[in-house]
Amino acid sequence: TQTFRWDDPFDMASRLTDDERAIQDAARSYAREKLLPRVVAAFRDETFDRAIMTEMGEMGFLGAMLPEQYGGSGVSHVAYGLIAREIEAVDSGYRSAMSVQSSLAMYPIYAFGNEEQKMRFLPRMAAGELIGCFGLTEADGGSDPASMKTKAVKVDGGYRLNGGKYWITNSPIADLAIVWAKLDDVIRGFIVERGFEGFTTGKIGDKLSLRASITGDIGLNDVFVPEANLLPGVKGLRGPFSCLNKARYGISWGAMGAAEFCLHATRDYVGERMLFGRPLSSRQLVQKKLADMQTEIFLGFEGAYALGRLLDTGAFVPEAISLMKRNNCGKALAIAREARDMHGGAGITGELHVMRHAMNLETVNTYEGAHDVHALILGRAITGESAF
Ligand code: TGC
Ligand code: FAD
Repeated sequence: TQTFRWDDPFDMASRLTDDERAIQDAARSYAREKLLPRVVAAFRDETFDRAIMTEMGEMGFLGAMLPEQYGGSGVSHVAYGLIAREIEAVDSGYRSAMSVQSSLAMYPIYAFGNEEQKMRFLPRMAAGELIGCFGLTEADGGSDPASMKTKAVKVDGGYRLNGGKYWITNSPIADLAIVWAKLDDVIRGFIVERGFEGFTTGKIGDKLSLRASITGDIGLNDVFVPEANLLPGVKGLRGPFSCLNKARYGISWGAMGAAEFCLHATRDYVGERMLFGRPLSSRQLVQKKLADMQTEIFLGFEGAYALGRLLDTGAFVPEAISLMKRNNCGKALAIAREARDMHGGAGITGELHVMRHAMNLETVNTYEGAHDVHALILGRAITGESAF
């Protein structure tokens, strides 16, 4: 007979392969030993330590799902999710750094690039030597990327790009940007390299969320991009959305990783907090809240796990990804807010981490498709009517 574990109620551990368990253990040790000690200062000072990318590269966390010849290790979708879970248990911003590099910068080169582009960029990106960013969003159309104004024009030997991108994770420290722009009204992907004339990036300051992740803009002022840097393999919104499918899936694990941290922290806190002569953990109201958190977290992980196994079969199920991204981000945000409340005043301090998670999850619930936008994606699938 199986004993019930409050922290793994459906015994997920037994359904992971040996490789997946080893990857999760490595990610957990790295996150706790190397990331956790830095995060309070990084969040306070709004800085991102560039060395983290090299470290993640050494750990094999960047582009881990890609084949070995491109620097990856061909891991499963579930393994990728487990990495996101463990890293986001420390900070959503650190998971952002990993997932933008893996799913939004490396994946499009892998999926839509030619062999020369793959060999030129992917191994160095996997090692964390080159940092990539993903430029889809513009200031005037976040949820509606089809309305983008950034344009490419064909010229001798390549293209001229004009326009700009806003809210771009890692842009100020990126060595290259995957920029989505309209060429003759068709969206195409371009690899824009640092040093190309007219390519600029600036940092967005004063964020109250994801402060340990660097976010910026991209300026494109008559930037010449050689023919060799056009991604030949895709046209239209399918390009960026294919990358988002991977990243949104990873976020559905990551957000629950943050929530899981909040559950553990709250359980520890209420177990020690004595009020009215008894520990808080002995109160019905408190236990009900813990049970609600636990229920949502482990249902969320089960959904992410099932989705990961489905994606490993090659299934194309973007709406299922929307369902999990939306559910897990919304639930994680609610859990982190509840955890903050259950910590009382101590919950607002940096050293107890829960309020930082709540603040971060505000962004996680908005980027990669806002919560309500995913509801509309599902609504369209359910009814056949587009309500955007
Ligand atoms: P729609 O008509 O639905 O589709 C246009 C074309 O795209 C195809 N497509 C997909 N292909 C692959 N995967 C998907 N998930 C796809 N969704 C759509 C579709 O088949 C169609 O192809 P074709 O060949 O027929 O033209 O387009 P729409 O303009 O009506 O889209 C509506 C909507 C709202 C669903 C879409 O615009 C949307 O998802 N908006 C949200 C925008 C978003 O998620 N932005 C994310 C920016 S990146 C980011 O936030 C990174 S943060 C990273 C971090 O720090 O971790
Ligand atoms: P809006 O689109 O203006 O939405 C505002 C509100 O309106 C939301 O609540 C939304 O749900 C709602 N809404 C939108 N449309 C409808 C509708 N039809 N009906 C009803 N309600 C609707 N983008 C990138 O390309 N690359 C990145 O690396 C990246 N990193 C980011 C990092 C951070 C820290 C942040 C905050 C954002 C990042 N983004 C990135 C952008 C992100 O994807 C957008 O913020 C997101 O898509 C939402 O767009 P918006 O902020 O313009 O909000």
